[in-house]
Amino acid sequence: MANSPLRVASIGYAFMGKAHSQAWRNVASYFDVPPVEQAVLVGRQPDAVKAAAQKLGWLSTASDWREVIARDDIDIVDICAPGRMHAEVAIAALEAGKHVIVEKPLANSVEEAQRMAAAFEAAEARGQHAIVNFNYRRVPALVVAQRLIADGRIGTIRHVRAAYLQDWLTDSSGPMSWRLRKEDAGSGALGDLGSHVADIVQHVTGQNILAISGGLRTFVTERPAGDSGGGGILGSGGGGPLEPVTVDDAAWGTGELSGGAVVQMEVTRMALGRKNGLTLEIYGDRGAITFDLENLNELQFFDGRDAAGEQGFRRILVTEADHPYVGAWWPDGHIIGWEHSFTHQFAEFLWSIRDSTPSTPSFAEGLRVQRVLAAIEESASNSGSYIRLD
Ligand code: SOE
Repeated sequence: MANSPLRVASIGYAFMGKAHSQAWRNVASYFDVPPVEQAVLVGRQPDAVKAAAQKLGWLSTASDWREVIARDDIDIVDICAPGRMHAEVAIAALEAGKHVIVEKPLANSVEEAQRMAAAFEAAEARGQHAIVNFNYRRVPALVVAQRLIADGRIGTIRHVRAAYLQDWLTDSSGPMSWRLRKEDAGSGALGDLGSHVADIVQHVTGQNILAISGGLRTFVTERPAGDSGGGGILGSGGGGPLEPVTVDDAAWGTGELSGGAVVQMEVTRMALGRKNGLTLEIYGDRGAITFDLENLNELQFFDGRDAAGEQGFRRILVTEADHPYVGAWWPDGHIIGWEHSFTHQFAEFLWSIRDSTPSTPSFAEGLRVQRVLAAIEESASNSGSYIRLD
């Protein structure tokens, strides 16, 4: 039926589950998208998932994701569970005929990401859609950056510097969480933050990372056992026996882009004072662009063609009605926040389903990011050797 809503099942309701839920709640109120219904929230603990569903706007709950994806009345499966579940749930959901959203990074390994991309190829031929949620692509300032670059406004790109710095692991007595176990998360800051960086660098520049040399560092190698409940990032509790940390706290890489630029990337969850500092600097032969997520409504643009005496970075406040997405929200100048990028991503997804156009970021793009992460790991275990991605 043309007007029946697309019914969503979401798996997970911690930090990312909350972020996704708010996007599902809001997307059809602000954007002209096909109607959606928050049908089922899935989680293992019945009482906790019921309480979360009530708060976050879900109509019902379930504890077994397999039963949910087998249902005929579910159209979209949204996976906000830890990385160890991404491949299994996404492939099963695609095989069951569902559209799929997977929180980033796509998978815990290249091998898993390859299987997911192959499952999507088969599903795409049946008219299904899938994305990996690299939500920063949908921050209006980064869309403007991408368009300025595509329009040649900064010319040939020579340098790209990207950093994603957080500090929530600085305290070495902080508890363990699933994000610190390789079997659960695949990697640490590398996958969690480096995946965003690799994606945004490639997406905004329109170029692929061709080769990279990098490293990994774990500053705190064991932490008190705790649990990773709640809506925050770090687990709670702690004080239990020490458990080994099996992922990196920080990662870095220096490489080259397909257009010839040099790229530098650094990510960490131990940069005290930096809460959620994603910064991007792109320098071309005609202009430059810088962005800082902590001021996400702003883009800095340097136009090398301005008169010499008037040159300087100009601050573009990306909140005008004709800037991407923001006209759907508030009048000019009324700023938006981090969570809006999820709503924009879901609007894009729903439009692509409605219009039968390719959905992005695709699993193939997620796989490409996964290869960058693997190349950094390979380089790190080979004394920083230069790894080619082809
Ligand atoms: C934790 O480091 C985290 O929540 C990431 O997992 C998200 O992808 C990022 O957007 C914010 O920080």
